[in-house]
Amino acid sequence: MRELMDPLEGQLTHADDRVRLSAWLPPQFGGTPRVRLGRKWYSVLWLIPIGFLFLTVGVPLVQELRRLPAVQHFIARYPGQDSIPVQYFGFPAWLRWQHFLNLFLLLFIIRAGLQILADHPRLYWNPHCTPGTEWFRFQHDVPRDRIWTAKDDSVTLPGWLGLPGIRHSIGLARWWHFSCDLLWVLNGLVFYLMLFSTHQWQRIVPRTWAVFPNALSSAVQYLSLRFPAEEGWVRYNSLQLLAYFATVFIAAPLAVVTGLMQAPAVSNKLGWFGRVLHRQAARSIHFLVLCWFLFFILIHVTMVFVTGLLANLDHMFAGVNGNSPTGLGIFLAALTLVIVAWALATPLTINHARAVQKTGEFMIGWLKAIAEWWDPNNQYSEADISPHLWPNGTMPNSAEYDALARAGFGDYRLRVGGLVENPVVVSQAELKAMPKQEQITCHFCIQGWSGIAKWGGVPMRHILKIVRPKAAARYAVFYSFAEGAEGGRYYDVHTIDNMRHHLTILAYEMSGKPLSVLHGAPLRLRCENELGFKQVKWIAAIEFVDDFARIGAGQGGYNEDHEFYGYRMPI
Ligand SMILES: Nc1nc2c(c(=O)[nH]1)N[C@H]1C(S)=C(S)[C@@H](COP(=O)(O)O)O[C@H]1N2
Ligand SMILES: [Mo]
Repeated sequence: MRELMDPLEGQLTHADDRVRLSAWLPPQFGGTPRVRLGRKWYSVLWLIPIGFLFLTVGVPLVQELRRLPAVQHFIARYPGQDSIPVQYFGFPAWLRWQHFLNLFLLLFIIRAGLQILADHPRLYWNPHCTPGTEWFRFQHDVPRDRIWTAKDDSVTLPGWLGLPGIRHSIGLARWWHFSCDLLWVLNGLVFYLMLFSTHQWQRIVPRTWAVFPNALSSAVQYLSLRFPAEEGWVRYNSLQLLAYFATVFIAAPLAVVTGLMQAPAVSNKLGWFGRVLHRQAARSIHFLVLCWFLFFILIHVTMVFVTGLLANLDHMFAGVNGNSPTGLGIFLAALTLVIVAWALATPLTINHARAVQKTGEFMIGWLKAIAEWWDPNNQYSEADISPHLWPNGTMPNSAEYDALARAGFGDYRLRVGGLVENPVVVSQAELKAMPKQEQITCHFCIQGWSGIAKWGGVPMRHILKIVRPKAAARYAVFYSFAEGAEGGRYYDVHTIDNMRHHLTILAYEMSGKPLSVLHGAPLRLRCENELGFKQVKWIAAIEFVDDFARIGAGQGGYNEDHEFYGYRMPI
């Protein structure tokens, strides 16, 4: 079995099972988060004085308004809540547990989500990610006088905020984000089920149109600092009801959908819908949903504290309609648990990175395996091609590659071997004589940016036809001429099924021109149901194998070994 091993296999490096901060990308801090309005950038810190102004002007204004007979009449007619009868009772144990699980999971989802954002700290409404077209960022202008890769652009977060905080730790953050997402979605589904089988849905679903004037009435009462009557045990006021409804039935599902739509395998299956609600639109909406959640949490927690803390905590943590310290006690115990978990998460992730990767793989690997089955079909038109495709990765830096490049890759030979009936060595001229396929597709980098380009090259199906993989061959290993970020040769492993997809090609052209060195000359992979790091550039050899456990550090690729990514990354 092993006699056909590619010589490059022996040159791969091992990797640590933890993050070594001395070898990791050095810290780099971006700027304060800014939003672009027209051509000017405004710091989000402006929200603090704006909020303060809103309250200092709004409160007295609404207090005066409340003196008007018309407003008093309105509040008398719409006291702030519907009076239709309800059929549920109090806050049952399942609801209280789900409330706690929800808040616990959301904290980690948010921390890991911010970490993911910090890997490409810019948001766009266009599908190209052209520098300068962002609407939100916490990074400076892209330098124009040198090559600036997406990795160069990533920023550090404080360790208590990001998970795990260190720069370019998206591989680890994604395991946290997706694993907690899965549990959160399960918790949410059980919550929906319980809501509708217990009448508790009546708490948070509007049942009459009067909910709108009542919500307005509640808002007026809150702003005038004479709060509406507290009846939380029996029912919420209409403003609360609408806020909970929007969070549970609009924001939460939207978060899931826009999260999934950032995945190549999902977006590339959705046709026109995936092109209109492209990755950057989905990513921007995903972020706005986060903003809603943060706003909701801020107001929700504030209101819990100022509208009768003991009673509110008795409701949600003890399940009794009282004013006792019991709820507070349980809340403090829950809070301690949250704080301990919060404090442990970052050091645990750094010191046991491989365990986090394995756990994540166990939690959501199955979902990725399912998504890998889908043969992607989304293609774009010439007019959609991005003016600029962010470059990424570590450029080749060897005498061997330089010599090849100087000679225009005339001496380049691609080796395809391993567990195949017919190992071959092909020249550039021979590759170009093979059937050629052109495709205009979207590139999805794990870091969050994307871009559309036209690729031309040899379909992998054709290569498979020539080399005829043996029955035992389950994976294709792509070896690069270049090293990875920490040194050691870059490589990546794909399932053989990925090689059969009709948009999987070995590209030697980009936008109708020979592939540039920056983007992977002489040959790079395009496998459109996977993230960018699996699109190996500067390909030196392809080896078919039965297993990748013995290759490199055994995780299925350079970034899988060194940056704790998963080897299946269609999502
Ligand atoms: N050999 C090699 N290939 C690589 C990388 C790398 O570091 N080395 N980076 C990957 C990543 S993370 C991305 S997003 C794409 C970027 O391709 P582009 O520079 O053509 O946009 O290349 C991938 N292929
Ligand atoms: Mo990437």
